This record gives sequence, structure tokens and C-alpha cells, in this order.
Amino acid sequence: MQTFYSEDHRLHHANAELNEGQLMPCFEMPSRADMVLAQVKRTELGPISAPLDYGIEPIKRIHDADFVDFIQTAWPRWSALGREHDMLPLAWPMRRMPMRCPDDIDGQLGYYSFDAGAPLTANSWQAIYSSAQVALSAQAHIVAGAHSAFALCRPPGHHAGIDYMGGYCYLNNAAIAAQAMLDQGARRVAILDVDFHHGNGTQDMFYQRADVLFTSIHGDPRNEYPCFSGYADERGEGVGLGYNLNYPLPAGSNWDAWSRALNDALRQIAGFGADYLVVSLGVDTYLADPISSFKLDSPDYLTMGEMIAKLGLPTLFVMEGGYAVEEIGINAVNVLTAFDATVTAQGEVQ
Ligand code: Q9C
Ligand code: ZN
Repeated sequence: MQTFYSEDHRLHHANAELNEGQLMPCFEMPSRADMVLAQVKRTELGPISAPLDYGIEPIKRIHDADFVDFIQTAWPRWSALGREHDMLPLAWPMRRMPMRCPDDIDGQLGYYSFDAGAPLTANSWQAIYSSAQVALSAQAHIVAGAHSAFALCRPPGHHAGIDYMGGYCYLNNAAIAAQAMLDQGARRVAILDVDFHHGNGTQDMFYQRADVLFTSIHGDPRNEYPCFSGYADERGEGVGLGYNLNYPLPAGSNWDAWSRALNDALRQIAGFGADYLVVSLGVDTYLADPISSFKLDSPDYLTMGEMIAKLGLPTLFVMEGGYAVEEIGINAVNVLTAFDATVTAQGEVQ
């Protein structure tokens, strides 16, 4: 399997996020991608390529232009005020307030964010943009006929919605890639989000559409971030009704409970008739993850890769979360090596 990766991820290294009432060092740090890349090399997963530049258009197919322009231009506006620390929002529009975008940078930061978990720094935009290009490049590899590809994206994307960032995510890499597949002739794309957290941003993108089936297995929003979405009764709207499937699971869920949800999601995906599968690959389901509460162990990720491969679909893996930095590479690459081994055993084209 070919990996796509950009060194630009290093340009995004923020100082602090709000967690448990405190500003803490960011869990989403550059060493995460380093560990995954090191494991890709160690297991000889396949060639590693730098991304091509597909420009801003495929990004604006899925995100609102004003939101993208805001992220791109936010830092110069912030630093012009003499501010040198991370950008973090201060206030958010709430129920019964008019949804009106203010003029000043603090107000706009709140307008375009849903939490204080997505700080922007001086060079974050370049890292964010390149992360999306990594997903687009891996996507192009699959559309050109490869059976699989790995987009080693950082920062991650699945919490970013049509017009908001949050949860370490700015541009929704997986959704941008899925839309690019459709724009190049695919009729249906399925997304399987295995990150511990609900992929609220990806759900937002495709909630009213029937050409993308979104499935997500995650911590129950009654107890877990992102707190306000991910319930099983969120099933899509209009023509999209029935094309959004959430599997919220209780804290402490192990492979037994988790894999039952996966089996069901895979059955739904098989029945959907997708041309391609996009996997939002977060490994924060790991038992030692510092911010999550599922209990998957490293060998479980091998079984996960095997089960996904058995669908037989051309599959794009897009890196999302995972904060047990020591094990993130082993767990993510376990999914990929087991996927490859299963495909080979089935005698399919790689
Ligand atoms: N005490 C991703 O995995 N903070 N984002 C949660 C829990 C935000 C996770 C704090 C977690 C965002 C891509
Ligand atoms: Zn996550």
C-alpha cells in the first residue's frame, strides 16, 4: 500500500488546548505523525510519496469559501494586533442569538469554531492545506486504479464541518477526498469512521445526501466529546435519510462490543453499493489512549484491517486521531498491513 505524507505537518505545533478546565499542552502533536511514518518504514508497507498540489478548489467543494478564507488569513490579522501566542476562540453563538458573523478576529474565531480545541499558529495554514493535499493525492492514486492508499494526514479532519473547525481539525481531509472521488465519476462513496470520537464534521458534510453513506463507531455523546452529536437517531435528512449511521458505544467497550458494531457497519456498507470506501482511521480507541475510554488492544487493529479488506472495495485510509504516541504507529499500521495481507490472500489486485 502506498503512503502519502508531507513534512509540512510540523508547521502546525500549537501550545495549548482547553481540557478539563485547564489550558494543557496539545495532545495533537507532531510526534504523532513521526511515529506513524516510522512504523510505515519499519514494516515496509510500501512506497512513501509527497503530495501533489490540487489547489483550493477541491477544498471549497466541501467547505464554505468564507470559512476557508478565514483560516487562511487568520494569523496575519491576529499578529497585526501584536499577538504572538496561539489563536483560540473566546465566545460562541448560542441558542436564540442571531447567527451573524462579526468583524473582529475574536468574534470570527468563535463563529468559525465549535470548541477551543483547534488553535491556529503562525504557519498552521500551510500544514492544514498540505494535510488536505495528502488526502487528495492518496485519493487520486485510488481513482487511477490502486486498490488502497494511506493518507498520513496531520492535522486530522473529521471534526471539521462545512463552516467550522474544532477538535484538532480544520479541513475535513476524508470528506474532501470522498467529494473528489464523486467529482471524478464515482456514483457512491462510503465512509467508515473508526476514530474514538464521533465524526461530527463528516456527518455535517453529507447529512442531506444519498451519494455518501457515513458510518461512525464512537464513544456515546452522553458521556464523550464532541458532546452534541453522534446519537443513533441521527440518521440523515431529506434524500439523505438512512445514509447516516451512528454506533455510539459505552465507555469501556472492548473489541467484542466494538467489532459487533463494525460488523453491522460493514454489512450496511456492502449493501450500499459504493464504488470506493474511505476509512477515517483514528486509533484513539486504544486502551492506553490518554483522552478516550475504549479498550482495543494492538492485535485488534489487525483484525480490523482484515475485516475491512473483506469488503473488497478500493479503500482510502485517512489518518485521524490517536494520542498514545508510543503505540500510534503500531496500531495504525496494523490495520494497513492486515488489510494488505488479506487482499493478497484473496488474490485481488493491489
Ligand atoms: N477530556 C480527534 O481525535 N478534547 N480529535 C477532548 C476530553 C478534544 C479529538 C477532551 C478531543 C478531540 C481528531
Ligand atoms: Zn478522536
